Amino acid sequence: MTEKLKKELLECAAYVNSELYQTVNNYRNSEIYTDEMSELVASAEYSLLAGGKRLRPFLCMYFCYLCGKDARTATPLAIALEMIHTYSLIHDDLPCMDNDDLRRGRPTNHKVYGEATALLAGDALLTEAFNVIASSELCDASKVQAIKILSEKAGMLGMIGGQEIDLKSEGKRISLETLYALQGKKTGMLFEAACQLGCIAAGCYEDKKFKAASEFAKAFGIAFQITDDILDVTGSSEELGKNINSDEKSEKSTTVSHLGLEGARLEAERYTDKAKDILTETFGGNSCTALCDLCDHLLTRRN
Ligand code: GRG
Repeated sequence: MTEKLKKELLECAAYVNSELYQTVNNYRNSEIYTDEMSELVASAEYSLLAGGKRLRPFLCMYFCYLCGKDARTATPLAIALEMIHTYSLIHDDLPCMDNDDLRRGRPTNHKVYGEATALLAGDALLTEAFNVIASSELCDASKVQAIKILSEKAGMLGMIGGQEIDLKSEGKRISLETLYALQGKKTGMLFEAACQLGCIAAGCYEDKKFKAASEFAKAFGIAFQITDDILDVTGSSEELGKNINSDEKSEKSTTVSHLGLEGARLEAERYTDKAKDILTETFGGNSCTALCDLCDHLLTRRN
């Protein structure tokens, strides 16, 4: 990883962590907070502040910058994205879903707080994410656009729909085409929302930059998910902070089971190149160097 990218990722993660910390503390400091809610808030805080690469906030803030505004303008949208991402991880780990006991290097939320509180913490994070946007200082048009896009990408025909297809596909051999459609929804759509919301924070709706952000996110999401499939086979649970070989255990088709390790690596490289081409064609110059470096770095990531 280049020094510039390392610095930018660290700065972004530190900033996002402090904003998330403040968001959680605002609940505790509210006049209508009561002691009975303390475990619920602690459970949400446990998963929100458990580390995580903060990729979705980074993408959101980066696209805001690429569209000509200070990256911090996108803060409420970046925070909302991470809240939704975290809720999806909490729910995905529940016994009725993947039944995992390790996430972000720690016991999963329900292992610490119990299933009911973990479920509610996820529900609260999802709901409150939209409150963070609605209560922000962005203009009304940006808020409405952001809420519309985020609810669509995370909702019935987006991330949730992808999860449902995933569950229905367990134990079956699905085509590569179906697999890409599934992963595009389950993983890709939140990345798409992240990039689009960054543009929206900067006041860019449906213009050339917005469209490039969307196309970039699709290619980025595929490359990211292929690498995730590869790491499930080649990584270690220490490095990844979660259990490995989960796809094989739940008999899931993956890009690795379809293409083999080398084929999957080549496919991830192909989509990474596509993502970088889209960026440089539209934004050119030095402005997207760190984001191109991130694409390359994610190909060889170990977590
Ligand atoms: C709402 C139950 C429910 C599920 C939605 C997104 C999702 C579907 C489930 C989450 C689990 C999962 C394996 C998603 C695939 C995308 C992925 C690899 C997520 C991990 O994202 P990273 O690597 O995680 O950005 P960190 O911990 O760094 O934030």
